Amino acid sequence: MLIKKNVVAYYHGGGNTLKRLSKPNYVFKIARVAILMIVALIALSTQASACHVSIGDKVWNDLDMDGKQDKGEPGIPEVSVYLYKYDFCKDEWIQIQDTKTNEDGEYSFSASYGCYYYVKFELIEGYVFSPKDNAKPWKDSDADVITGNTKWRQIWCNYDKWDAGMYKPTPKPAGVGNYVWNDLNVNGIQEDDEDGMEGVTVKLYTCSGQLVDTKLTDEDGYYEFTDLEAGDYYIEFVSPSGYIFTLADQGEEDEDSDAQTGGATSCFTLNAGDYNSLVDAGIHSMEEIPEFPTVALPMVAIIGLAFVFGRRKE
Ligand SMILES: [Ca+2]
Ligand SMILES: [Ca+2]
Ligand SMILES: [Ca+2]
Ligand SMILES: [Ca+2]
Repeated sequence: MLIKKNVVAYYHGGGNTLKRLSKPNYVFKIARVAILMIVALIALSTQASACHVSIGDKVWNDLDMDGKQDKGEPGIPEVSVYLYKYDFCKDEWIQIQDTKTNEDGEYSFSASYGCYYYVKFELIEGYVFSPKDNAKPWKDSDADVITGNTKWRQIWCNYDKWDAGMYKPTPKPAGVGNYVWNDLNVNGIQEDDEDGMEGVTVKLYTCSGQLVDTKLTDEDGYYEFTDLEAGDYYIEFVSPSGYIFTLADQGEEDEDSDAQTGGATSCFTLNAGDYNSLVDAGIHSMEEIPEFPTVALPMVAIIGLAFVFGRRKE
């Protein structure tokens, strides 16, 4: 028997080659192959990590609207974020990935080492972007307040400083007033000897006809509606019994009457934060209307006398 102790013999293929390997040789070769495989795997993974970098980091609710990530300001989930890469062949920016922020407001993209990128954040409804570049790069907002885009940059390593602050702006209330007066001389103009009318009902409507609120004028004839949303409105004044509305739109806007014959004004627009203090109504007692005989009789008398004197001169 040629095979000694510690020697393993076997065939390769169907030929006649008979290889003899000592046991230490066999173990060594297996170990060497294993080591080479491990080295190759390490090299491959190192190469892969060298070619790919990550881009992030966060969208947050900037409660104090200062553009800085403060304690107690939570991340905003489900915000759409888009990654743009510069394509040198096409000579343009291409949107290559999109994602949404997680429950902590965080997002992450995988990008290629050494390429040029920027990120676009999409506003959620009712929110606006915080002022950008208002703190250190890891605490600030990088989204342009109009476009939501960050500046572009060449990415050489993991970059986690592209953030976006958003907040829900506090609506600025609007308001409207102002005055109902007794237009004694019925000329449609507010004058010093004409007083305000107390207790006149004033109704505020949207221009679509929805009643918003009702007020009464105070002891000096003033009224106002405040804490209004921006929008289009009109006012309806209700003339007290025995009174009617005076001439509308006479003179300057701050001294005229805006109530038309039925008591309603034209539609006007209130922008956020506006206060319109020019919506007034003049009313007068129906007794102040000159009756036809009180006007006509003196006129007839004057014309008659003129006629008589004219004839005598002839
Ligand atoms: Ca803040
Ligand atoms: Ca930042
Ligand atoms: Ca007057
Ligand atoms: Ca007016």
